[in-house]
Amino acid sequence: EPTPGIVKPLPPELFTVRGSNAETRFAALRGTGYHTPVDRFFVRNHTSTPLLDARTWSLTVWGSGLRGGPRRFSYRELRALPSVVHDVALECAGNGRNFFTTQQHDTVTGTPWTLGAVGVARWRGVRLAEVLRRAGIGGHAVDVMPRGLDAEYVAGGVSKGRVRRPLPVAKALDDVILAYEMNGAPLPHDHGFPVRVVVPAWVGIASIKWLGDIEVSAEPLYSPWNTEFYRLFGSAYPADGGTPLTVRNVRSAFELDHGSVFAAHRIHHLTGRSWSGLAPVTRVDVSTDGGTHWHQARLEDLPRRNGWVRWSFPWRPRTTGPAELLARATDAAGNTQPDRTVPNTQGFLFDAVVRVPVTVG
Ligand code: MTE
Ligand code: MO
Repeated sequence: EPTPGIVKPLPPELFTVRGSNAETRFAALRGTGYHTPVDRFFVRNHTSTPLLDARTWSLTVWGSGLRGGPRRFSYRELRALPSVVHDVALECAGNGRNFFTTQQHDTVTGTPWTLGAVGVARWRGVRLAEVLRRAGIGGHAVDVMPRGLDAEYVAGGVSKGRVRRPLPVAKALDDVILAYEMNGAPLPHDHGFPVRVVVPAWVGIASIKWLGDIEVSAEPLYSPWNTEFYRLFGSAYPADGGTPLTVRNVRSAFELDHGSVFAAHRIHHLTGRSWSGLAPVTRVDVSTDGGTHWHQARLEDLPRRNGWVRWSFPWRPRTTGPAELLARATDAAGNTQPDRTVPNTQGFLFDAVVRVPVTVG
């Protein structure tokens, strides 16, 4: 089946593909290291991956928040600036959306991701703060808006323009990077070649791929991605959707397929990963009986900001038949996964404990 819009191979044992979005199959992460290999890192495209040429590419920084005129940077110039390397998780705000429907029977719109729209990579790049300073950002700047070079996004027959979303200047000057390497190699086309934004702890839409220009403004900036989308709409929320989504919440996934079969009376090493944009995950509890009894999983990584922890739990099922596996993570700030997420119409930030059906046979 042809997959419009994504360049890299998407074998069915590594990805579940829907249109120009490909989600990582968690079972394909079992036995891999801390970083998601690029060959199984999820792709979320509003349109399709453009093939850009680093030799002709440049970044333009412009707008009323600069002390002077626009400033252009070539790829070579950016790569010559002092670089930083950070392990950072990227996760789509809609990750887990499918469970609003299948587990809570809520009505939501958008790509029905299970939990595979998340990955952790080692990013190398230049701090956005460094680039903004060199471009002459003034003390009067309030918002910074990176914009992609992919095609304009059309929704309901109306163009929303190129993918772009403002960042408050405080976040832009804090820990945001303009990345040109992913896991030690140049960025792949699908992940934003030649340069993308990486915004630690925030929802994936903030991390604009195929960066072309950055507006620096003395006035607040708006785009459909912080007014119409990526807010929480619905009966439990303010009519305007409240404030645009920023930090991600706490989630967990087992590294197995729903519906897997386990032999009775054998020890199975269940594995999984948990992550939070709010604080490092410090504890994961697992239930193998549908949530009646809980046991602490063993954490395989030290708690870290902006990444995830791998965990494991030995399970020796005693009775055959259907069973339900659950994992609940808690972070260092005390945030934990609820039994139910208050629904929003666009299906963002699903953080409830997912019930994973399996069979003991
Ligand atoms: N940037 C551009 N230019 N165009 C896009 O469609 N998708 C965003 C973000 N940056 C997008 C983009 C969304 S919604 C997410 S979740 C992440 O990129 C996905 O990053 P990935 O495809 O590298 O995993
Ligand atoms: Mo996203």
